[in-house]
Amino acid sequence: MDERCHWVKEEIRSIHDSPLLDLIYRAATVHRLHHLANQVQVCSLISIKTGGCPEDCKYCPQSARYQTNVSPTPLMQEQEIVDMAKKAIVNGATRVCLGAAWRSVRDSAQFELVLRAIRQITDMGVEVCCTLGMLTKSQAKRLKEAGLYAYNHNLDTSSEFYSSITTTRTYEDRLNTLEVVEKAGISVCCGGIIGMGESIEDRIGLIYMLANRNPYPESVPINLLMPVQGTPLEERPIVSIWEMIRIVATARITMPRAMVRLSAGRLERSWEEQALCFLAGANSIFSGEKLLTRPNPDFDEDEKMLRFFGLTPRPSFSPVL
Ligand code: SAM
Ligand code: DTB
Ligand code: SF4
Repeated sequence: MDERCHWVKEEIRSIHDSPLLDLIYRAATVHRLHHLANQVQVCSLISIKTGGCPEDCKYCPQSARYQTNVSPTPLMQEQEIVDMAKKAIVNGATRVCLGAAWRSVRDSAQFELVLRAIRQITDMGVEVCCTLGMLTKSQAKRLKEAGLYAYNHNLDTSSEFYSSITTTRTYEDRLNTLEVVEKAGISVCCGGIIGMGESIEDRIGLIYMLANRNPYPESVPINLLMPVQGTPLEERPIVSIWEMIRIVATARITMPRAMVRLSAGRLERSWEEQALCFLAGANSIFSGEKLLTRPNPDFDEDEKMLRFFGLTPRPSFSPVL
C-alpha cells in the first residue's frame, strides 16, 4: 500500500513539480486504489456565528479588524441551524459543517446550544463537522458525546509563513488543538489555503505538516484564497488552475485515504477545470450558494455538473477501500 507518514520535503517537492500529466496520472492512480473514484462527497457549510472575530487572519472577511462587507451577527438559534441543515440534506449534502467566527470556544449557554444542534443534526444520519476555533480537552469530549463526527481546524500554510498571515495565535496553538481533537476520538479535518503570497516551499511545508501527521487528517480541505475587499490580502491575484491541480494531486498522493475537498474558490472554476481536479484526486465539494460569507456554486449547478461527469454522491460514513 501507498501508506507512509515520513515524507521528506524534497520528495514532496519533486512530486509537486513533476511533469503535469505524470502528476495527474499518478494522483488518479492512487485515488482509484483507495476510493470509489466516481463518488464525490457533497458537504454544506452553515455559518452559525458570523463576523466580529478577534483574530487577525489576513485572508478572513470575518476578522473584526478589517472593514469588509460582512456584518457581525450573533449565534443563530438552535432551530434555525437545524432547519438549515435539513434543507442542505434534502439538497443532497451528506456532511454538514457548522462554522463560528470564534477564537476559541467558551463554556457557556452558546456552547450548549451548539452541542444540542450537533446532536439533532447527527440524529438525521449525516456526518457533522464543526469549526469553532481552539478547544479544551473537556470541550472536545463534550463535542464527541454530542455525536460530532469531525472537527475542522486548518494549519492554513507552512509553519514558517504562518506568522505573516495570523499573529494572534501560533502554529503551536493550532497543533495543540489538533491533538486535543484527535485524543477525543474526533475525526480531523485540516487543510490550508493557497494564493496568500506564500512560496511553493510554503505549500510543500503545509503538505509536509499534514502528510507526516500520524495518522494524517481524514479530511483535507484545499481553499483557494478568495481575496476579500477590506482584508490585507484584497489585492492578491486568483491562483491559476495549474497550481490548484498541483496541490490537489500532491495532497492525494501523500495522503491516499484522505478526503481531499475543493473548498473556497470553486465559483471561479469552469467545469473543465473542476473535472481536472476530480481526476487529480479531489473527492469532495462544498455545495450551496454560500460558503461561510462568500458566494459558491449552488446545489442545482453542482448536481448538474456531477451528473454530467457521471459522478455520484458519496454517502455519509463511507469507508475507504
Ligand atoms: N474561526 C475558525 C478557525 O479559524 O478555525 C473557523 C472558521 S475559518 C473561516 C475556516 C477556514 O476558512 C480558515 O481556516 C481558512 O482556511 C478558510 N478561509 C477563510 N477565509 C477565506 C478566504 N477569504 N479565502 C479562502 N479561504 C478562507
Ligand atoms: C475550510 O477549510 N473551508 C471552509 C470550511 N473549512 C469551514 C470555509 C471557507 C470559507 C471561505 C470564505 C468565506 O465564505 O467567508
Ligand atoms: Fe476568525 Fe477563523 Fe476568520 Fe481567523 S479564520 S479571523 S479565527 S473566523
